Amino acid sequence: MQPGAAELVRRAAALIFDVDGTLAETEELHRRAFNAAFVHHGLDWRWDRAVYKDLLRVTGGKERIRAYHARQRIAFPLPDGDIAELHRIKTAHYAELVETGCCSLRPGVAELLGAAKARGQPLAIATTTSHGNIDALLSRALGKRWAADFDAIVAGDDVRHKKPAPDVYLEILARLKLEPADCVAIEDSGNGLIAASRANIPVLITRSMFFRDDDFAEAQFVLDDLSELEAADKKTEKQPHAQ
Ligand code: XBP
Ligand code: MG
Repeated sequence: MQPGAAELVRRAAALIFDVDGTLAETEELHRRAFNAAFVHHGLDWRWDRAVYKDLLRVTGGKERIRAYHARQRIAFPLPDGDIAELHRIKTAHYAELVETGCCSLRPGVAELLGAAKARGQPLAIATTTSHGNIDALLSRALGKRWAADFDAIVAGDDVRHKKPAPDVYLEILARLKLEPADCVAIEDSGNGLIAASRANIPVLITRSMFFRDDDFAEAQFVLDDLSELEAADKKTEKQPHAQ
């Protein structure tokens, strides 16, 4: 593990978490929920993992459906109202999938949230997905009162432009009244990295299933998962004079 990541995280004025791919490996559930919505709507669209990986370049579920529709050679009309309805069905399927309990938090996430809370470090969420989806995931993983532990939560539809635009991060900074350089964003995707970097926030990447090949050259640190932070802390405790 690269030296310094644990210290950067420990000293941050706030930790700002992305959700999908960072707190949990949710994108596979999103993919299945999109496909279930297409079946429900009588569409013969099916997104396999390769297609979905490519479509993930487009952030936001409604935007992703619109982008896929635009790629069809023979395109039937798909007004915004139909996209909204498709996305509503997708969101309901996603909540059902999350409710089965098959999507636990990624390694080290619960430990980091607990450690941050214990040292009084502010926590925030900056995500493209919706408040309903965050609540479905985190109620299940952290209990119904999970939101009380977060000082600011900004979702994709709360701002004008989704990631890779910096809007969700700028809104978090405004709500927390903190300087970007003092915070740390924890992300998993190239688009998330660009969004936080455009807001001048240092970024720690944890590699996830769909985005592990993205370009993370701009990130301060790239880890496989957050359990590496805890391991580094334990090592420092054992070697108190280690730099
Ligand atoms: C996550 C996304 C989201 C989800 C689907 O990006 O792009 O669009 O795939 O969410 P990030 P909705 O992790 O960078 O925030 O269908 O609810 O839009
Ligand atoms: Mg993500």
